[in-house]
Amino acid sequence: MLLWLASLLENYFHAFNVFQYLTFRTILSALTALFVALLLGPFFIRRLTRHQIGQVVRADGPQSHLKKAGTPTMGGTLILIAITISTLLWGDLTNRYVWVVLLETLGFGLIGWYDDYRKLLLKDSRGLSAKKKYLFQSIVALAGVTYLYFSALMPAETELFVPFFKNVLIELGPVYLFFSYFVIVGTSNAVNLTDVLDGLAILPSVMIIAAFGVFAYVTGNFHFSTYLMIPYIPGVGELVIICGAIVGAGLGFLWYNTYPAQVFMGDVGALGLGAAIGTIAVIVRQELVLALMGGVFVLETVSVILQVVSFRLTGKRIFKMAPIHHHFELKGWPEPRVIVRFWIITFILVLCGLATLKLR
Ligand code: 57M
Repeated sequence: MLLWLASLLENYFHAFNVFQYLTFRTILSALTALFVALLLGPFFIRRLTRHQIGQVVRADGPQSHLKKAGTPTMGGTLILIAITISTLLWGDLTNRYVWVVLLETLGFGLIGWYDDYRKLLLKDSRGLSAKKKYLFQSIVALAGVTYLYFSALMPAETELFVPFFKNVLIELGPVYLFFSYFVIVGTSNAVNLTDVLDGLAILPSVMIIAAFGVFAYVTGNFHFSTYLMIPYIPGVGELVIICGAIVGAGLGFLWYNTYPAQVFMGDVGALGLGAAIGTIAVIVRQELVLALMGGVFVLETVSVILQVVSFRLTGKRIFKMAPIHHHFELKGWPEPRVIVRFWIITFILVLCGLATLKLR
């Protein structure tokens, strides 16, 4: 919105030209979302507490979690508000990629919000049934990927880019629709599964999104993408604005979600953030790099699959409890140790992901 205003004012004051620079607007976008989240945080937490929107903690989990009962939840609404305000202010609203990411994020966030609403306000302990949740997620994800597929202008937009290999591009054709759908829905649920310790989901999400901001910037720049031998997709660079907004909003939320958390994000935050990560990975054509950088999310999901398969086949559990962070908690690790170690692992994986830009 402000970009449009600046382009009008540029005719009178040349200084407004600075708003044309992606880097400048990204910094402002991150700072705006950060301050919106920081400033609205206490107000939000007070309102959630007043309306008794507090977490119900399951008794069959680690005992250390029982003291968290009643912690305000649905704080993800704050994350989504901060992202939306900042993106609308600093993004180029004629850019279709920005809208796809924003609508996927808000669409998944809305599904999570409805689930939280049923559980917390309507006191329906089961919330939205798994079937309905997947149905709604599928509709939102398929709407986005179908639009991306049919509006693609360059072959690169539907090709699978394989990191570490020179010029390996696999044309996906209609398989793109299923593959991209799987990436978005899978990432959204994987982040949701990981959001079980204070700050465990938000900081890895922030680190991954920050790295995707770099990927978006170079993918949308002809010179950088040619030099780095990655797909060039005009317009994708604008995604760096929404990446900045997510980073700012995420750090602002972490201020209150850090151990011991004053607020949880709820499904509204976890599903929305996961969808944002998945959608950005699809648009910048870095789904395989997402699997690497999001290794912690992958590990959490795989630990559940292994646990369930092992229990069904042999009657024995591999982990004390899945997802794997519960295993470490039950081994006696204090919560902050699990959280910070998972952060460090993500940091290393994000660096490996960024290294794929140069290593091939
Ligand atoms: C929801 N929700 C948290 C909070 C957060 C298939 C199975 C593996 C699914 C899984 C599951 O239900 N996962 C999704 C997990 C809950 O947090 C809320 O949920 C939102 C995110 N969706 O924002 O609103 C609890 O997590 C803790 N928390 C924090 N800090 C945070 O910043 O401490 C959350 C955010 C909160 C709080 O304690 O109450 C949850 O865990 O309920 N199920 C499981 O993870 C279960 N695992 C299991 O059954 N394992 C089995 C099989 C199926 C693999 C096994 O190992 O044999 C465990 N979860 C819990 N208790 N809580 C089992 C026991």
